[in-house]
Amino acid sequence: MMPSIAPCASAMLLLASGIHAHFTVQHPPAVGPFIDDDEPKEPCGGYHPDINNVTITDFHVDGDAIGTKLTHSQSTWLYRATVDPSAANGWVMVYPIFDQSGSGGYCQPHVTVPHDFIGKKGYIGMVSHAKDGFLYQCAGVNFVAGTGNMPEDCQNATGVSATYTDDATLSSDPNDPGTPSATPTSDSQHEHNAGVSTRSQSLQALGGLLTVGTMMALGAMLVI
Ligand SMILES: *[C@@H]1O[C@H](CO)[C@@H](O)[C@H](O)[C@H]1NC(C)=O
Ligand SMILES: *[C@@H]1O[C@H](CO)[C@@H](O)[C@H](O)[C@H]1NC(C)=O
Ligand SMILES: [Cu+2]
Repeated sequence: MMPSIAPCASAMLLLASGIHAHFTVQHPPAVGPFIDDDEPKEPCGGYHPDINNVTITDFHVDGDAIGTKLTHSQSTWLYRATVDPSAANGWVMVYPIFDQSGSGGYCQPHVTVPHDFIGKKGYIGMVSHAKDGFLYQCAGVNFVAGTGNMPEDCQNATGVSATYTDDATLSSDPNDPGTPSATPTSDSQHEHNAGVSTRSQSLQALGGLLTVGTMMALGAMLVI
């Protein structure tokens, strides 16, 4: 009996507090209904979007805003983009992995996207790695040339700060963040061993991501 009582009690506590949303998207507007319990589901938090049936916002490839509101006190973040109409594949990283410290709004107004996305519809994806796991949301966008204006809902909460960081489980594969493709060995089920092999894979992957790697190296010394 005991094992089933504890999760139930904590679920009731969370309901009572009324603030457990993991994270929500402020900008660009997210696709689908927000369902708290579905947020751990790839690729978009339980919603499987169809590009012809979602709200579309212009996203400027030379710099535009991603804004989120975190209810945890800490998270690392992956921002990614794809032009796959179903958001299943084709994701690329569009910002270096960073660590948010402090809960509340965080908005980065200078996210850039590859120019070959211009003129296509697709998605911006936000992946949060916080204490209760990996969480996913997507926004439907029309990738356009140029630089966007900072939207009114793009704000950083008081006390929130960010630093570039390394999170191997987020950066190893933007199509499968949070699900490390560890080399299958007899030990791969063991969390600590899987973590080690994932880290070395991600360091190899980093070698290819020259721009991102350089930004991360700089970020090791600088606050964003
Ligand atoms: C479009 O999406 C809405 C919900 O977001 C759904 O109810 C509707 O069936 C969808 N339409 C099509 C043609 O898929
Ligand atoms: C939020 O803070 C980051 C630095 O951590 C900064 O780059 C960004 O411009 C800030 N956003 C706004 C809307 O001021
Ligand atoms: Cu949460």
